[in-house]
Amino acid sequence: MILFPRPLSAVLPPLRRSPAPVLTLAFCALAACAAKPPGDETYLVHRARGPIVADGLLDEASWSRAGRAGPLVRSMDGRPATAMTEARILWDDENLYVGFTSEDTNIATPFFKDDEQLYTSNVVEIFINPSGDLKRYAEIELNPANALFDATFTGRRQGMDLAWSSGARHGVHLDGTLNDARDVDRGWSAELAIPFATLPGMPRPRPQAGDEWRFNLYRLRQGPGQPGEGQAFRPPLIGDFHAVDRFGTFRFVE
Ligand SMILES: [Ca+2]
Ligand SMILES: [Ca+2]
Repeated sequence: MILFPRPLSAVLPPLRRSPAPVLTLAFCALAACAAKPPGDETYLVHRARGPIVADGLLDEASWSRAGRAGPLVRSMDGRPATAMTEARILWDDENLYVGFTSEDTNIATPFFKDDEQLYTSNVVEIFINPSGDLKRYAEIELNPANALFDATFTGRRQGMDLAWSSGARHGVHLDGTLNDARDVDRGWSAELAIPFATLPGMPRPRPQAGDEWRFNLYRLRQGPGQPGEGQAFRPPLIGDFHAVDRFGTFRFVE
């Protein structure tokens, strides 16, 4: 049987000439419809007020000063992701601190060594372009086994230096079990202290309040039992996390 759709005129009510639709449009323009797409807003990086131990537990009081970046959205279309991921960023005179909180019902990774291809499995990532030239950037990833991947580039996917070491201190905390699909996990958090001294293309030795950098945040959920999903702070809308022209912006503040 073929069902023919009714003509639109039979489905939609006739336009009313009352002021109600005009008011609705005005409200939309001022509020909901004025909301920026994910990652278009400038993220404010607040200064830490004390030491941060990069152990994966975001329990230092300073983390409560940090705004939430996210929840990350699907990288291809900017729509809500299948599992929540949020990030927070802080700074002090020496380091950029990045914390990720990831919901995950099956915490898993086959990688346990640094600089392996973590990006083929489950991982959280930050891309950092200190000068804003959209050329010299660092890619730093951490997986649930606390393995670190770090590399620098001199242009979009150009001049990759995997031998580079960020010198980042890092830790993860698992709320669940690693590589055991028999149970249901809750998630994991990751914490990184990334020294300014090692970052490529720094405009000055350390940032000052008011400086703006380009960056993006990502999460990959891949492999057995995973949805095959990329997530982003500012979604590149294509299958390439190195889309530097889609990097977001953060500003250092006190
Ligand atoms: Ca900590
Ligand atoms: Ca490396």
